[in-house]
Amino acid sequence: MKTLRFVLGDQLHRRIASLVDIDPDHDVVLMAEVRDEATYVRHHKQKIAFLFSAMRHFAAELMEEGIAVDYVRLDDRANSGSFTGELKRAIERHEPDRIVVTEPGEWRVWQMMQDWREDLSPPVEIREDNRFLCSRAEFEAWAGDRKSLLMEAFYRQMRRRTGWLMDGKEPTGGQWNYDPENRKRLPKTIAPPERMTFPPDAITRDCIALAAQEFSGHFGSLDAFAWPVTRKEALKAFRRFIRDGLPTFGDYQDAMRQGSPFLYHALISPMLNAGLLTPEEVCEAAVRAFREGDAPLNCVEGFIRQILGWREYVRGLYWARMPGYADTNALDASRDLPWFYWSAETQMNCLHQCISETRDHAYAHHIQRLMVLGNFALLAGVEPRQVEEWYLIVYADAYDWVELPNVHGMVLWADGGVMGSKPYAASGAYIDRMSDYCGRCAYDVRRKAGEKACPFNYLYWDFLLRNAGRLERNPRLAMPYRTLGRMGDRRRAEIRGDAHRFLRSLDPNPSKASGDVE
Ligand code: FAD
Ligand code: DLZ
Ligand code: SF4
Repeated sequence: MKTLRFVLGDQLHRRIASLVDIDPDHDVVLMAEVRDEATYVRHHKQKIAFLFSAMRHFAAELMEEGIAVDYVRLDDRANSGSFTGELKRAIERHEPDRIVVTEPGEWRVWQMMQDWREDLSPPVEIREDNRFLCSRAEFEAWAGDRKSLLMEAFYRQMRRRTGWLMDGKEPTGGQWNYDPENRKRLPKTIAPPERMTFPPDAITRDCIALAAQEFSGHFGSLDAFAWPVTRKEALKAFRRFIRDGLPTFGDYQDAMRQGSPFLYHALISPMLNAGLLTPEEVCEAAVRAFREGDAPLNCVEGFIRQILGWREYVRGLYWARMPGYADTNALDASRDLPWFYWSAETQMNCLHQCISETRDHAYAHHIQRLMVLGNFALLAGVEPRQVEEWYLIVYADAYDWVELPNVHGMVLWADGGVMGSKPYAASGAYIDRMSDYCGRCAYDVRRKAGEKACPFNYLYWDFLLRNAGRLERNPRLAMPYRTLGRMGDRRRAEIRGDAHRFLRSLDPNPSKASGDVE
């Protein structure tokens, strides 16, 4: 029996479900660089170069093993530009008896696969995605009819199930959560480890040139490309993180420093999400580091929580709530995305720094995404779809399954509280506490009102005032609403006036929407 096995660009693992039973004597692997995938949103150029290079390296590794790979390049003349078109052409070339694929990461592609199953001959087998620790069915069983799907409950169940950092039924160290120890400001004297860089080889250089030429109008710079593009390189970078980053990961997880985009973060999300690393192996390596005394509990628990907890949770939530999840807009946010999200041209230093780093590296760490970039979009009331599209475009690790819950649910609270019990709104004081951005800003973080005041300060109160009807009964927001209640009418009018003046000055530049940066 001849099987055509279609491997997508984020399924680059030798043990991916669609490859586990491959018969090298008869089967063919199909991989295709297609324009539709690079342009359904206008991905950051580094993301395209990273993924094409990783795909080409993976195909070469399969071929070295004696597996036949039919690899369609973006510039192949007959390339139809779509997954469906390439699958149809490959069926004509190879006349297989069946087609095997692994479930995709995105609802959009899942729908395509349903059409393949209905419309194509030979039969199409869609296998369960084995790139995650929790299957879609297991998550749905956990979610059941629960009203609240808070991450903490899911995470504890996953800790019990895996036995990671567990002593029998109890969490190692007696606590599930070490977050209070993990919110330290980064002292000036501490120098975080250097990022491990991977100078582009010939394949990567070709992909960089291709991305520069074919997608020149997309957001982002290719100059600092340094991502691992093979499993071997990804493992090397990850081992360096375990040695140099993990022992301090937890302490400064929430810290930000100007000119240091990576700090103690693992920088593994693009590789994890493309299949070059697995969540089991990275969690097991972290647990081993703890058992061998190489990293403290607060750091290892913090790291495991991100992967076994947040990553699996957002993926489960995505599949449990799609396709309707993206359609809600609980706070009725409708403003256009300010143009500075593409240009980085803003006097707000924190935003300028985070957007510039995003442009240069297709990366920003969690707190920059949540508490600077996301917080501003939340407070300014930017329309969820525009914010979601921006995040899906600009990060090398962005796929709908992970970007959407993080932005729609965690950042914008557009799901009305499915994912988080309250919006993560914060004033400039939070950014000042966790970073050194404010000292070099045109605005004054200590001022509450007027043109020189940090915009986050009045936008925070304006957000609460604007959304009082929806949020003031939320028990977790009782304190700020009490403070707001004590403010006089004059102060409230001043807040509204400052917010109005500032928000009116933002330029959405609609002629350059959706990341057309030419
Ligand atoms: P580390 O800080 O070293 O953390 C280790 C790993 O934990 C990450 O690699 C990631 O796999 C996982 N992780 C941590 N937090 C989350 C989370 N909230 N959701 C899912 N996984 C998590 N992550 C993506 O992979 N793709 C996205 O498109 C994405 N969009 C985000 C958008 C917003 C608004 C926010 C707040 C977070 C988003 N994240 C996304 C989560 C997180 O910011 C990134 O995973 C992380 O910054 C990647 O860098 P790192 O590998 O150095 O992570
Ligand atoms: C993100 C991406 C891009 C830019 N290009 C391709 C591609 O040309 N070929 C491919 O197989 N996959 C690509 N991907 C990843 C897909 O978008 C991803 O597999 C789907 O979104 C399903 O998660
Ligand atoms: Fe950002 Fe406000 Fe600080 Fe400026 S003063 S860096 S705008 S938080």
